[in-house]
Amino acid sequence: MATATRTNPLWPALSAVLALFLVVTIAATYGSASTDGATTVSTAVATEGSTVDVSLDEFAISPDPIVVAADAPIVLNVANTGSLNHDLALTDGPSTPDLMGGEDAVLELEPMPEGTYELLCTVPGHAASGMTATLEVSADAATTVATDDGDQGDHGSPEEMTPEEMIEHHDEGVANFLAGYGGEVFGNNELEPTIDEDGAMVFELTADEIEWETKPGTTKSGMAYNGQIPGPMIRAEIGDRLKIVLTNELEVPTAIHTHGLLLPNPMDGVPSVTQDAVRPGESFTYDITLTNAGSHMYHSHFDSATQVPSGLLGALIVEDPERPVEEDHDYTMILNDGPLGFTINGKDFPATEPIIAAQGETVRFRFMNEGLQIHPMHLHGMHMTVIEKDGYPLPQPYMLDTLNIAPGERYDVVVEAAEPGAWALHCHILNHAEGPDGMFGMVTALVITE
Ligand SMILES: [Cu+2]
Repeated sequence: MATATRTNPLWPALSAVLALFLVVTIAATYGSASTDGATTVSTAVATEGSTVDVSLDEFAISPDPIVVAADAPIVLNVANTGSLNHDLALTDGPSTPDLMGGEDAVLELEPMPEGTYELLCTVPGHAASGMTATLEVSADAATTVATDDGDQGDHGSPEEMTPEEMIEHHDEGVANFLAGYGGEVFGNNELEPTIDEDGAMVFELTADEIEWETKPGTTKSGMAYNGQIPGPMIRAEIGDRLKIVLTNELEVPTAIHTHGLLLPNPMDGVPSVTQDAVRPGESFTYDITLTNAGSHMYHSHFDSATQVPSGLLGALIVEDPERPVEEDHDYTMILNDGPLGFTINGKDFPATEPIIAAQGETVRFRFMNEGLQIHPMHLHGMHMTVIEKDGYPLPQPYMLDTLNIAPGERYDVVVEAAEPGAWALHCHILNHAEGPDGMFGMVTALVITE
């Protein structure tokens, strides 16, 4: 297990500047969609059958099991309390419409005989990520209304808090962020190669299931290379020969695709196409001589809709000696969404890392999206200059403050640290970034010191 301890020597000196951040707010939209498009519950049915409130979230259906009475009508009041689109279907049976985050619908099922049935979300990949639940149809179940506790996911609900409580929760999250709440273990640590007899740089990557702390107190089941999410960063130069040795300690097959590299076909890492899947306990060596520079990635290419969001991903930076990095700071930011939540470098705000630069310095950001959704990253207070896309230098760099990053894309941007302060940097799909009880997920800050 390769893990790393990082502490930030600048924290004490930053506190005054960071206090500014306490006044930074992002307009909250969470909760406003809850009534639009809602289907009114038919109360007439409840007296005879079972009515259960069911919530859909990333990536769970709750409650599980759902217990209802046999031979009586079943009414499921389904609320999508998550951020992605979900539905709820009886396997081989009826389904709700596709629901956006905040929407709800009623799923009515005909009376069913005693037995155990399966409910699932039919959005591709979601059932595999955990969105299944057991429907227990029981002769003993009371034909009364059963409800869960009304918990709207992790993010509270405005009705449950006073205005002062909402502000307290917001303040607490930001204070935790500023205090360096991220804990001890981060991913993205540069991996030291060993050098083979033939001069190749050998990078060892072991894939395994892990429990990963996305923020203190929140640990989720994931998959990782060398025990960290994102996996360790591989950094090399054009002309280097790499041997990436994948050892599979997972309980499922896997493979590694080096996303963005120009390479020989047998090294492309696509099971059934260019190689056999790497079975549990097996190894495979990818032997690649680097010919194109850029901010690339490596990730699983087997059951990838499950394995990549679960954490089998990492940065592969190829430098071009003729185009050296000239910026003062070089920061790789990998976006992901899925079973680990909405994460920046495997962490959920307030456990995300701030990026720190002194006034007048330049910062190169290498944005990479390994998730299933687009993430428009917005930097407050200054512009970003896009200089490379997918490792290719732009003939005409351009300026913006919001950069839409689709899955698989990489953008290199340069920021000039102009005005001191803590400047929010967050995904502008707002329910990836903030709820009623404060910011979460894809939020960090560029902290500019004087
Ligand atoms: Cu987003």
